[in-house]
Amino acid sequence: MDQIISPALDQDFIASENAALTAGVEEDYDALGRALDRRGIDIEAITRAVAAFAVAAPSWAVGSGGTRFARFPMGGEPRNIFDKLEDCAVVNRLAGATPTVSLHFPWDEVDDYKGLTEFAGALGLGFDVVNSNTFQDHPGNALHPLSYKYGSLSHTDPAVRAQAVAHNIHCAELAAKIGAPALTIWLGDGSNFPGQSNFTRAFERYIDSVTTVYAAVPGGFKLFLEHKMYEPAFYSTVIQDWGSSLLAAQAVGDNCLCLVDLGHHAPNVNIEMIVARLVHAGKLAGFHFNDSKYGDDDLDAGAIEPYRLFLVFNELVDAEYRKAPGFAPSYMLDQSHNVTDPIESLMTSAVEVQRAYAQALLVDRAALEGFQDANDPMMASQTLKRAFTTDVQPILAMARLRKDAAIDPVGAYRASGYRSAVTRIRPAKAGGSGGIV
Ligand code: AOS
Ligand code: ZN
Ligand code: ZN
Repeated sequence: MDQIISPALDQDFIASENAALTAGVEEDYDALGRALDRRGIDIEAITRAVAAFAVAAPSWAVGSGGTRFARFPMGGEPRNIFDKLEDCAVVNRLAGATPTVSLHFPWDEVDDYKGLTEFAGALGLGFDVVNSNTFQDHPGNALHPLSYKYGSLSHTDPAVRAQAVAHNIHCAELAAKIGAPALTIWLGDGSNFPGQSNFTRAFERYIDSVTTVYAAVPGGFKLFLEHKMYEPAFYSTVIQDWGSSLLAAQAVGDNCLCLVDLGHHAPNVNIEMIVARLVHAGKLAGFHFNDSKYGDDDLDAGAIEPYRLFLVFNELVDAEYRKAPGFAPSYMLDQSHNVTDPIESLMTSAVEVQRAYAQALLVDRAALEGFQDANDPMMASQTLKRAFTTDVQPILAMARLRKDAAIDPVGAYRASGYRSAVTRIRPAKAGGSGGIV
């Protein structure tokens, strides 16, 4: 497959876009450096950490998302995994924060995984955690003849459970072929009516199925369990919360961990505390970053509650600082872009996640600990706020400039004309129907 030639992927184009902005970035960076120096913070250490920070892009998020009511496709939507990788390459080249892609099977299945890995490598991309899919049927796919309408890994019928188990093992095999370190299992299993499902028996069947998958994957390969409060099941969900996820992960084994999707909690739940608990248990797999107002809205990370994102990172940096045993979370975006160009949303979201990380690195941890021990809530809270309200934009921009990415990713993307270029080569997909990506 031929790779697209676009200014969005061209180093000289990015450099020319950066040229007019560089002096301003340097000036702001120097000023912030002096201000941080007065606080005893070395700006260079923060910039290095930000530059090294990476979050995986989800292959499923480069096409337009939708709701169960409708999906409004845009021009140039990716037709297959190769197109998706090209879009992901643009996201990474311009924003410089998403060097890996998280694949979803069977959506992203191909015949030649060596070829796929080489194609990604030529675009400067690698692969991160893969995802299985037993939350929908796959008509025509010989590996999925049975329906998942009433569940998958926790289904009452052993034949459906066996099919779902086999699919997850297959996904782990595909992960090995592309060098991905783990498999995330999110399933829609649950019930819509009280009495429809026996909570205990469904949970036991789920644990039994995941244990079978775990026994079949190579040592060192990790299974991530992703909990979600509701949807598609609206009365009960088998792995509905971090408690169920933790119980299951503990029952399955050491390399089975709990993934936190920021949109998968009840309203007002203290997600950052869940993060702290999972760190304590040595069971934090990582994240699906997104933002939400009402439920699993899959809005852009940092778009609604940037302070909550910062508080999550505050726990993560605290764990780093305390050298919490086995602490090595995987970071992924998981969003549905229904009204924006997904490339713009993914770049912006990656930057917002980096921003929260940079702000969390600015927290004066020794002072915070002192205020906590002295029971001084006002000063403890002010310590966090001081870090959160510091404008770290010059650090983010400088990190991008030094990585040859774009100082202004969305500006450079628009100037590149990438969307119109792919709209000309990729025929429009029909799509007035609903559907959640
Ligand atoms: C669903 O709500 C979850 O967030 C999953 O991570 C899912 O696999 C992903 O959204 C792709 O559909
Ligand atoms: Zn998710
Ligand atoms: Zn979700």
